[in-house]
Amino acid sequence: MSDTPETDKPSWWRRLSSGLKRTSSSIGTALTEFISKRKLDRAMLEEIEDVLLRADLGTEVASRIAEAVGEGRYDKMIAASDVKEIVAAEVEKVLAPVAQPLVIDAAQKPFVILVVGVNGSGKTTTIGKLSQRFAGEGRKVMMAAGDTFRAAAIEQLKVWGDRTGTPVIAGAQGSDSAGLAFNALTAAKEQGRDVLLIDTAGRLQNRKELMNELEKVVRVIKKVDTSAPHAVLLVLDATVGQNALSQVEAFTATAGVTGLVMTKLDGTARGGILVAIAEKHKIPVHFIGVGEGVDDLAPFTARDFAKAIAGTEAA
Ligand SMILES: Nc1nc2c(ncn2[C@@H]2O[C@H](COP(=O)(O)OP(=O)(O)OP(=O)(O)O)[C@@H](O)[C@H]2O)c(=O)[nH]1
Ligand SMILES: [Mg+2]
Repeated sequence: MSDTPETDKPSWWRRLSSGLKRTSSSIGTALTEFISKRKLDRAMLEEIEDVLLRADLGTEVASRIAEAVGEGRYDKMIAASDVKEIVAAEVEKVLAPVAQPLVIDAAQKPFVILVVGVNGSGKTTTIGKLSQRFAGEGRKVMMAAGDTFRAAAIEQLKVWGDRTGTPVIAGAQGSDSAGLAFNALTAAKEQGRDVLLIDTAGRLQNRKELMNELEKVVRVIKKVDTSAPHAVLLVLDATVGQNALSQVEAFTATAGVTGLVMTKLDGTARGGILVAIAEKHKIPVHFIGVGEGVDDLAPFTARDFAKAIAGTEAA
């Protein structure tokens, strides 16, 4: 247990752990159900593994946890709380190497961040939150409305621009988004901006023509600065589950994803998939989204996320 009184916990932690409550209580309930009735045997370990698979943790991590539970405990009565502690510890081990802050290299002026993902995952909102964070660190930020499909998307980014005091480069609706990215980067360079955040339209990872368009955005950015984009953030919606794995694979192949942000961890999230992604792809996870407000973005920390999944500490 932590020494910190519950009320002193940051609000993002309370939202994260209640968002992941569905996962943690499904693990907890299942464990209590069969663990309380009999001694540990092979069949029970398989049941534990099944519970973890249903929580999207992935086959490797689930079997590793089951193995760790089995060690020295065969033919003994075990407590659900012990198993939960093992789940938390093993999940933390998988997540610790990928929990990495997004480092802005000040030598890159501007440091170009391209934000990609499927429809509605939280890209534009995350850009707004990031711009607030960077501006708060004293950086000169610019945003580019690279989602040129919908007029509403351009307006949405402008609202975030007003809210965070950040200039927004936008073109006409229906204009070429690679061209917009080119113009925005040129303008950001001329104005000596520290960070350029480029929004993109949501696209399903299996839509070839839309993925080609994204590839073109990256190619055109490189015409202005061969080292850019310096970060490509894939925004994942935590409510989605298994599909996130194929999003990671497709967007990495197309746009060279360098880091992940998982949003909507405040709702009824299924964050277990992040463990499977970390195990398989080892892509850094920078931030989590825990609400719709400008400050509802928290750095990703392995221990907190692991505890929230395992339910070892109350919200
Ligand atoms: N609860 C919650 N809602 C979020 C979070 N992040 C984004 N949202 C909401 O999710 C919805 C979609 O967010 P957007 O930022 O518009 O998503 P997008 O990826 O830009 O969407 P498209 O541009 O249509 O692909 C909005 O209603 C946001 O307020 C979060 O961390 N928590
Ligand atoms: Mg958007």
